[in-house]
Amino acid sequence: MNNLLRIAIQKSGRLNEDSLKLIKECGVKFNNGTGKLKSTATNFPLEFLFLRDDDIPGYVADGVADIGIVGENVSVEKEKHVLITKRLGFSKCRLSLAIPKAKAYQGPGDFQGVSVATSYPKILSNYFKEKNIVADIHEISGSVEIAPSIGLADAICDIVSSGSTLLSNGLKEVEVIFNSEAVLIEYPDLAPAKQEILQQLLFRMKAVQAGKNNRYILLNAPNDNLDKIVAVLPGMKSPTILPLAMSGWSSVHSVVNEDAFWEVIEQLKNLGAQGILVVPIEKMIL
Ligand code: PRT
Ligand code: ZN
Repeated sequence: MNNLLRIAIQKSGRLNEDSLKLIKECGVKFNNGTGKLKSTATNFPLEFLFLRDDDIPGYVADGVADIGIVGENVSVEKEKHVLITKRLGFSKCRLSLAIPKAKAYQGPGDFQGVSVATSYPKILSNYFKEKNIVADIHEISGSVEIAPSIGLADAICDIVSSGSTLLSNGLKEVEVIFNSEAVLIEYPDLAPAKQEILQQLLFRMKAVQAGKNNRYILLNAPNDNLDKIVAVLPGMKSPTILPLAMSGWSSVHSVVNEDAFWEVIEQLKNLGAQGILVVPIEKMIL
């Protein structure tokens, strides 16, 4: 009916800030005054719905929202029919099994016949099924980590980030059963006009992500080693090389992936590169 793409975002909580930051970095302007349940972007055909994260997969599966940003853990647990369009790289965490610190642990087989409290009964029962373990899963909606100390269950399965919550409740993490991060999910039957808007948004998100994962690098290279220096700096196509006023030297400009960054710097130094400058990239169109 209208040509607005509707995105469901967590109203408040761990995902809210990074989700909105990503949309802003895509150049989309909007007003998200506190308490608002709905908002419309002023310079892009995007409408926001602010919801509890648990409701987001359902809204997207029903097509009430066209897309949404949610933890992959929630998306998988809800078992709603949605597509995972893009992994977003923030809100990284893991779903893990944990037991009281003092208990010995040999392996997943130890969970045979054991009671486990969790807010993720579906992911956990799939894990146990895969391992041919029959355990007693207690679904509880919050404060899972206190279950063993109050005698509700022998073990827990919960989201872990730094591990300090487990530690302060006298528990130890023994198995990681699922690795999660924020994902963009999509209604599987999006109308072509909405799909077109989504592709524009994805194009921008990719440019933002590529920018974050790369650095612009400038350095002075002795011409004698130029070939070797160029070989360690692949760049987007190939590096730019400009002569310096001082003979025998060139200025080399390129783009380096963050993962390889320190290794590349080390090699460049060893090849005689000097005056290395590293600059963040705001957006990168490949
Ligand atoms: O109100 P609403 O229902 O929308 O939010 P919520 O309270 O259900 O979710 P919220 O905002 O807490 O988390 C949203 C999503 O963030 C989760 O679904 C995960 O995908 C992701 N995420 C990332 C986390 C954590 N890190 C995290 N540390 N979600 C929860 N935690 C909790 C965890 O449950 C445990 O209690 O933090 C504790 C563990 O943290 P550490 O650092 O002590 O290990
Ligand atoms: Zn929730």
